Amino acid sequence: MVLPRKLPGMPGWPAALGLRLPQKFLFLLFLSGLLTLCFGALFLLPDSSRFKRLFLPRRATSSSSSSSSSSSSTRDTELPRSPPAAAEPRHASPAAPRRLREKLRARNAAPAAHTAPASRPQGPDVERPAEVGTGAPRESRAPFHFDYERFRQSLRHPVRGERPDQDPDTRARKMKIKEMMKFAWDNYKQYALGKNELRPLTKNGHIGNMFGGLRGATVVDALDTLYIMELEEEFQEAKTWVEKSFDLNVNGEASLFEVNIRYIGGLLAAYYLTGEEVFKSKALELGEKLLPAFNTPTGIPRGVINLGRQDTGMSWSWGWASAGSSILAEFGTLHLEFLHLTELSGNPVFAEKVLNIRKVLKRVEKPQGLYPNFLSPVTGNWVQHHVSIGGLGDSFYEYLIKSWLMSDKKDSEAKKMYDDALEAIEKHLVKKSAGGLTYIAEWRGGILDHKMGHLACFSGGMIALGAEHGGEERKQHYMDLAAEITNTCHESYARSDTKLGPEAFRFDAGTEAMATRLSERYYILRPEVVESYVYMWRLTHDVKYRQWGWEVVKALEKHCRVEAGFSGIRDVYTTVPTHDNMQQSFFLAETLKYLYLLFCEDDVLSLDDWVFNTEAHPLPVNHSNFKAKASVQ
Ligand code: DMJ
Repeated sequence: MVLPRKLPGMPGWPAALGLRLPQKFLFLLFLSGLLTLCFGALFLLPDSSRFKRLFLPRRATSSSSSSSSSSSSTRDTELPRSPPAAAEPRHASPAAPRRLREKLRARNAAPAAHTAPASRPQGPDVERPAEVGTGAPRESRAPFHFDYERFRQSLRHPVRGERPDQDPDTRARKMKIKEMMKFAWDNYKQYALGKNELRPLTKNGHIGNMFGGLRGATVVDALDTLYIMELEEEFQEAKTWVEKSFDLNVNGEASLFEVNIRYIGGLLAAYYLTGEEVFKSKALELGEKLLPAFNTPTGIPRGVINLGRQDTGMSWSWGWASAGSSILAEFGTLHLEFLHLTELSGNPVFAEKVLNIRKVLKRVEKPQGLYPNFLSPVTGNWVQHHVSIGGLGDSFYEYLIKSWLMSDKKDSEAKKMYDDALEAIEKHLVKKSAGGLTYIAEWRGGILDHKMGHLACFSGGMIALGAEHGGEERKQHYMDLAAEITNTCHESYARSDTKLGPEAFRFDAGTEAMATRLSERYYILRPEVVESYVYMWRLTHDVKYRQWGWEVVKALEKHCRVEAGFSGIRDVYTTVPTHDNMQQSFFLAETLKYLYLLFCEDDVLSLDDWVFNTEAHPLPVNHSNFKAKASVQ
């Protein structure tokens, strides 16, 4: 159809058509509707970075992630560095990044206890940092300042406690564990300082391939434990190594998850405990190096990253993860550390990354309310329906409840996600054996695998921690469940010859809480069972948890202590086990720390003030009403 053209001096073509007033009105209405539709349709089209560059604020497609020089040379057309608006899945609204920023502002509307009023006069944490991504020259902004003194005042208790030990036996046990820590550290220092772990039989160091060229995993993992145990000299040795020898300019394939929980978590905790700037600056520098892993179509990070390549193609999925998927326990275990990176740097990008992960997880459909372990970072859909509260899933659930606690119970979204997930887990996965042991099975597309991994034994403590803050009836229900699961995990230790638990235990073919496969009989100094004892002790003060913890100490001394450190064992069902020649860094970060805390007063790293990341590194609760401190004490 040819439209009549408007001629000079002639009325417009609607008039020229001889339309009456109501018809004109209808026609104009139709025309304006058509225009609105065309314009709106642009927003519904598949994402186009060219379109977004035209219509959205520049920040949405260009680099907002990094203020470091390493990323400033990155061309934004090649490498979107904030939650990638240009690469969002099709069903994502283009308004999503804006909503995220609004959410961040709302989340931080109450001034954080840790933030100097002088540094953030308007209150919201992210108002000032948002400038980072606007392209304003960095020099023109006042430097962000985290007020450490103010943060320390916000704590309810001194970090190392103030109450004297009442009971000499308990104190003696505590001192024994301190001696074990010193022994583990001294041997690491003597034979492996600067390597990632100690090989205590061959008396040398192990580097491995988990940390992408980073070294000193044991140093960073041990810092806060040394500090809490008042091993002052040893703490100074570790700190000096971080100052002088910890090199972040490395190349190699690193696990995003492991670097985050061990290095970032360890450095953050060391900073919050001591106020030493070196720990903060290293944590922030390393945090920036992790950001490229989030450059995926959904913003769900891939599992492996090359810390030395900040340009292109620097992250990928694990070869073993089905169909290039990302792992729930990996991308779901960044939240606590990344919020603190934003808190300390004033840069909102870290918080944006993890809030985007939560957004994707909230949106995706959950089979029976469960979260499978494999998610595509490209489509944001599940790849395989394997659900586990042990390996591959575990710390995702842990970080939901701890996000709520760390926010001083303000992050109700996290609490709701946790409550819903736990309800689904209880409905579909929690079972009772013929012998009356409660366990959490694994789920493969609806079929149950009646197995519990050692890793899943953290869940007793987690459920207790979540129960502590529910309504009375639910609280009791979940405390009972937590106690039953912790008891089952204790049984897995008690039924072995060494009194240490296997890597996995089963409830089938007449077996209860024991490994049935040769490949599942080993113990690598893992902490999860002791971790649950600590939470159960602190929340119930039932002395059996201290007794159970002491059984572990005795078993470690008997079967894992060797001439030059502690070693894992290959078979917990033999009294003369062979050693695996590896002193894991998490033994110093977690196992020994949790054992020590089990025999401390409750105000040492009080649960009022701290949440422990999944590597047992304490991160502070963001007390926003710290002025009420006077009335609390
Ligand atoms: C630790 O690195 C962390 O606890 C992680 O969440 C799971 N595995 C080990 C310890 O077993």
